[in-house]
Amino acid sequence: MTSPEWAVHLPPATSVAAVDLLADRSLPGSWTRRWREDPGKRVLLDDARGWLTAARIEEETRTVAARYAGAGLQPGDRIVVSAAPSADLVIAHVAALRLGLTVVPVNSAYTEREVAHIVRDSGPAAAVVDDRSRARWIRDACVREPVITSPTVELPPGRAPSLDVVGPSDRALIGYTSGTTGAPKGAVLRHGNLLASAEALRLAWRWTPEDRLVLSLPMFHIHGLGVGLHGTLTSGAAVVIRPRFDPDDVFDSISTHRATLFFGVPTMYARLAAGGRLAELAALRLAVSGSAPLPPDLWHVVAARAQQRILERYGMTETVMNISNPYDGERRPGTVGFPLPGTEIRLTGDTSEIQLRGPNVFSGYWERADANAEAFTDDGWFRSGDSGARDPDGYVRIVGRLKELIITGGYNVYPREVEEVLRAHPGVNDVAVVGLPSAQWGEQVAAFVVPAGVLNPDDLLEYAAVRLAAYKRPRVLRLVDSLPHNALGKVLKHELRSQGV
Ligand code: MLC
Ligand code: AMP
Repeated sequence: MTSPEWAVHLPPATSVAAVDLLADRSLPGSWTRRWREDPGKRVLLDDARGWLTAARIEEETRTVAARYAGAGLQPGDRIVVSAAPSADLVIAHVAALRLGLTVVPVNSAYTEREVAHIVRDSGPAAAVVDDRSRARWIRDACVREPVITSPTVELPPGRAPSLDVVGPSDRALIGYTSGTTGAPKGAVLRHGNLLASAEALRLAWRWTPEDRLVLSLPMFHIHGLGVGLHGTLTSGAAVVIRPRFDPDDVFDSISTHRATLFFGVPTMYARLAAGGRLAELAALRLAVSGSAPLPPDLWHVVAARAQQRILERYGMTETVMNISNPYDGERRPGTVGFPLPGTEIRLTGDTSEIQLRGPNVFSGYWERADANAEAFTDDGWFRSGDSGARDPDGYVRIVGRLKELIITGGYNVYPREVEEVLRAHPGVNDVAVVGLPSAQWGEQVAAFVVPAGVLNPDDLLEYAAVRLAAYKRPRVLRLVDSLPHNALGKVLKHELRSQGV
C-alpha cells in the first residue's frame, strides 16, 4: 500500500497506521480527556480573568451548560455567539458544545441587515452577545423569543444535564460564508470535522501541552476558533487571549508570557513587520499565516529580520484546514505545502480547481440542498473554488480564485452582496464591485458605480455603512458612465480591475 501524501506531516516516530484523528469522537471528548489528565494545567488567560486552569474550565463550562439547559435549551438547538474574544466567551462556547448545542458564530462588526439574515436562516434558540444593539436585532429577527445573554451567561442555575455525549456526526458549528449569491449560507461543521482538523494540526505543527499561543484573531471565524482555540484545547496547550490585534500588544504578550506560537493573517504580519520590533518574533517556536496569500517578499523580510520561517497554510470555513507547509523541512514561500493528515486533494479540469475530501470536509450547507448539489462533485469531492498548481516536488500553490471573492485583511467579501446593497440605493443605476491590489489589505473593495442622475458618493457610502460591516464597504468608489459588458451582458470585471484605482 502506498503511503498517503499527508505522511510528510507526521512526526518522525509516528506511523500512518497509528493516526486516528477521531479517537476522541468529539471536541468535548478530546478536551475533557486533556483536563482530566492535568487538572492544574493553566489553559486560558485574558486580562479580566487571569489564568484559568483545566479544572476551573471544566467546572465553569459544566455550570454554564446547566444554565443553558435550565433556560430550556436542548441538544441540537442553535446558539448565536457574537462577541469580542475573551475567556468568558470561550467558556460560553465550550459549554454550548458540551451540551450538544450548535454554535453559530457571528462577526461582531456586522450590521443589523447582516445579523438578521443569519438569525432568520439558522433559527437560533439563544444568543450570547456583548452589546445591546445586537441583542435587539437578534430578538427582532427571531420567530420564537430567544434566550439572550452576555458572555458571562448570567442565567439562573439549572439542573445538571448530560454532558459530552455528542459523537462525530453531531453538529457543532454553523459557519456563515458565501459563494455565488449575495446571501451567506451556513456551512454545517460536525464534531468529527472540527476534531479531525484540530488533531491534524496538532500532529503536523507538533503542538504540545508546553505550547502557548498568542491569539489576537477574532473568534467568530474558523481561523481564530477552529484553528487557534480548538487546536489549543485539543493539544492540551495554553492560549493567551487578546481582545483585538495590536502589534505592540502581540510583542508584549509573546515576551511576558513566553509564548511559543502566533497565528495571523498576512495583514497582521505586514503590521508586525512595519514597526521596530519584528526581531522579537524570533522567540516563537512557530509562526503561522493563513486566510489569504502571504506575499513571498514579506516572508523573506520576516525570515531575515526575525529568523522566523513563517509556515503558510490554506483553509476554508467548509473544510477547516486543508493544506500546510511542513513543520520539518522546507517551508516554501508562495506555496501552502502538502495536504494535512486525513485530507486528500486533486487538481481538476481546465481550471485546476482544488477539490478536497477527508474527515475535515463538511457535509453541506444548512437547509440549502441546491447549494450542496453545486458544492460537491458527483463522486463526492468538495469544490473549493480555488485553483492550484503543483511545484515539481509536490508543493501546492494557490494560483487563482474561481469564485467571485475579495479577501481583504483576511476577511472575505462577496462582490455580489456589496453590489446588491449599493444597487438598492435610488441614486444608483448599475454597479460592479471588484478587488484591487492593496499593500495593506492584500485586496481592497472597489465599486464602479453608474449613477442614476446626480449622486453624492458620500451619501452612497453612508447608505452602505448602515447595511455592510466596515470591512465590506468600498474603499475605492468610482462614478462611471457605463460598465464594460460582454455580448451576453455580463460585466467584464477583469477590465475594471485593470483600470485600477
Ligand atoms: C478592519 N477594517 C478593514 C479590515 N479590518 N477594512 C478592510 N479589511 C479588513 N480586514 C476597517 C475597520 O473597520 C476600520 O474602518 C478601518 O478598516 C481601520 O481599522 P483598523 O483599526 O486598522 O483595523 P483593525 O481593527 O486593526 O483590523 C485589522 C485586522 C482585522 C487585520 C486585525 O481585519 C482582522 O482581524 N483580520 C482577520 C480576519 C480573520 O480572522 N479572518 C479569518 C477568516 S477564516 P473604519 O470605517 O471604522 O475606519 C478563513 C479561513 C482560513 O479565512 O483559511 O483561515
Ligand atoms: P473563508 O470562506 O473565510 O473560510 O475563506 C476561505 C478562502 O480563503 C479560501 O477558499 C481561499 O480562497 C482563501 N485562503 C485561505 N488560506 C489561504 C492561503 N494561504 N492562500 C491563499 N488563499 C487562502
